[in-house]
Amino acid sequence: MLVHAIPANINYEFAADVRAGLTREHQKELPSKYLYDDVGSALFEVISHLPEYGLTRADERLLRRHSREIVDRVKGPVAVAELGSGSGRKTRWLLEAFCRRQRTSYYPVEISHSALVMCERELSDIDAISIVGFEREYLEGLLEVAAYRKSGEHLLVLFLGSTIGNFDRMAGLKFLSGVRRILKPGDSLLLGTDLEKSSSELIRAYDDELGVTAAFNLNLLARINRELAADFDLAQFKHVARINDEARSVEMHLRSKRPQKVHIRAAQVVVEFGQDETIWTESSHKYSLDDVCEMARTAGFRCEVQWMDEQWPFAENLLVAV
Ligand code: AVI
Repeated sequence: MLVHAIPANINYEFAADVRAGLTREHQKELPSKYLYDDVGSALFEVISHLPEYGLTRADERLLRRHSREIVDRVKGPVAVAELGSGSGRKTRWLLEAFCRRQRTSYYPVEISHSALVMCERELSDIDAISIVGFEREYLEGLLEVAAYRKSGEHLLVLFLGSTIGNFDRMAGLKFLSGVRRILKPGDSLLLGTDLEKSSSELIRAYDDELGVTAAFNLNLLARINRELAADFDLAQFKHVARINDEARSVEMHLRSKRPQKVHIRAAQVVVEFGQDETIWTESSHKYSLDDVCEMARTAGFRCEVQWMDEQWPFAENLLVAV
């Protein structure tokens, strides 16, 4: 195993979160946002092409098919803010449709610098677009975007790809309420949500045959090794996808194959694992169409339209701030 030296530029927030999550008394856990370093983001991109994982393609199909209608429903000059833009690939259809109508400002909000750069590169060839990226957490970035908007401009916020599903339900509602507080009545939110499907489909999607999702999950331990000078032996952990019926979610865990001790030097902690003990790394909640409308109403939105994909249960929900 390659033993990593303590890096000169330790990310102290990451170190603190890893220490807190792995020293919890009952279920050990790590925040899913740390799955997305450069390697994790590249692996997620591969996941989105896997035949077992239809979510991203469903999202793209809906945006492509309904972009004209979405644009027709969002009146007047529009500024588009996207929370977690990623590479920006699936937003192209929508932005092209807006820009055919009039000059449009696009504000991607991303914590990943490389994703922002990629997104600006991917979309800058669209005629009549102006792009200003914000390297920020979602709500912090959206607040800045709102301050940028010109008078009379509508704000359309995109939160696509069912990223909301990676929050637990209460946190999802809190997040939508936070978005609503930044918007003015009449502004819109286009929310992508993965819908409920059978347990067998979910297990296939989150534990694919090729092992890409397993690599995506295990990369979190590799990242801790790289960035926090830890000595996780990746061969001694197994990726597990598990259905949580009560939460209506699919969870990813990393299961320790044997009792073992791991040293995480930059977090100044030694963590003991029992045989079969797991680290919970992600939950992906699934929704019904009614769930989404109910959550939207509680957060201060009206559910204007829901478009559903025919091949993979997924919905694009256009919500209007009331
Ligand atoms: C980004 N997010 C919506 C994905 C999901 O399906 O929850 C992340 C993912 N995890 C495993 N596969 C994909």
